[in-house]
Amino acid sequence: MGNIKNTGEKGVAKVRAHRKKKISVKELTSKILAGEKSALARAITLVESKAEEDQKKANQLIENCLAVPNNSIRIGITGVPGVGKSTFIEALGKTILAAKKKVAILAVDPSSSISKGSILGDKTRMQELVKESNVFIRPSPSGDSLGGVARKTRESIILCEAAGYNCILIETVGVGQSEIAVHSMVDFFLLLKLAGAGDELQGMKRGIMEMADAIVINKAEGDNLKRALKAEVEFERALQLYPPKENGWLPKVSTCSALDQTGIEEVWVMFLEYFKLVHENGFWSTNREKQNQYWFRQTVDDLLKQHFYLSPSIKEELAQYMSRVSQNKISPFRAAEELLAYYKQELK
Ligand SMILES: Nc1nc2c(ncn2[C@@H]2O[C@H](COP(=O)(O)OP(=O)(O)OP(=O)(O)O)[C@@H](O)[C@H]2O)c(=O)[nH]1
Ligand SMILES: [Mg+2]
Repeated sequence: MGNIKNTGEKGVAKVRAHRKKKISVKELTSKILAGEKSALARAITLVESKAEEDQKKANQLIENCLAVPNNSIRIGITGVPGVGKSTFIEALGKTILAAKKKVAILAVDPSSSISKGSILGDKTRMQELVKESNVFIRPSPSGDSLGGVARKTRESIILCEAAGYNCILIETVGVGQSEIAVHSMVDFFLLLKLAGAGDELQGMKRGIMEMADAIVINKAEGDNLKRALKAEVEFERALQLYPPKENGWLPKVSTCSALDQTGIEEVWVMFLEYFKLVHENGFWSTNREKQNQYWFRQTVDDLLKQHFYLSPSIKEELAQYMSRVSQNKISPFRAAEELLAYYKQELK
């Protein structure tokens, strides 16, 4: 015990800070590849960091990790707040662990920078999984834009896979654009629903229905069971109206109770069926290629905008044009063209 007598809290923090500074990208890469959870967490912190030096390191890390072949399954889970996503993941996680897979759970919550999101609740909803050695849980990165949050999550997926996590679950809040972002980074997109009073299809965003590879009606227990089964039939009927998906998969509808852990095993069996199909028909790899292309384009878009808007002289010009536009002294279109011409000139 003698060796810790001088180590107060500050001392520990100091030692940690010192230790944190020292690790190189190479060392961190090999620790990730060895499956060290703390190294993985640290690497994701680098990905999330805004500091330029950290970003450079993060890029290098990701490149190192990209080279690691993996045969992971990536699943997105969406649904309105309170539908039971985290509880569902807790239940599903156990089934996946039983199938001898390593599970990484990530979240995309663009509101988390403002409200700290619902993510704090996640660890309490996942009390059992948190304790498992083959589970890695990471709350949503905070960020000022969905684009930023999504990019970081995508990079985190690559790091998790390099660390040997071969099942990636991504929880996202079922509001706004975040579903589209998550849909474009997963192989399978699952929509969790609640049974209402026969009005399931009303107010349902068409786009989300189209994206879903499965709709699972949660909280199907007790008094709710009957309604859930009725909703199941309605969703099945509704899904038949959509054109067939290019992956050759017919979206499935089922019911479950995440709380009672019923209907969960069936969802896992469905995933296996899906992955068998898309590996056989080649969709899995073409989809991943397409997703890479999509993210490349997205990133080019983001970087171009960043470069433009962060330039001090552009900021100044922009402000001037803005006031002239507001006063109708110049048309918005002409102003935009002139500003772009100025930007191009500046690049030379
Ligand atoms: N009765 C019942 N309650 C459930 C079930 N699944 C989740 N709940 C409860 O529903 C509430 C919300 O569950 P969460 O798992 O936090 O829901 P969520 O979708 O992750 O919520 P956000 O992260 O806030 O979007 C909790 O009180 C859960 O205990 C279920 O199958 N049956
Ligand atoms: Mg949740």
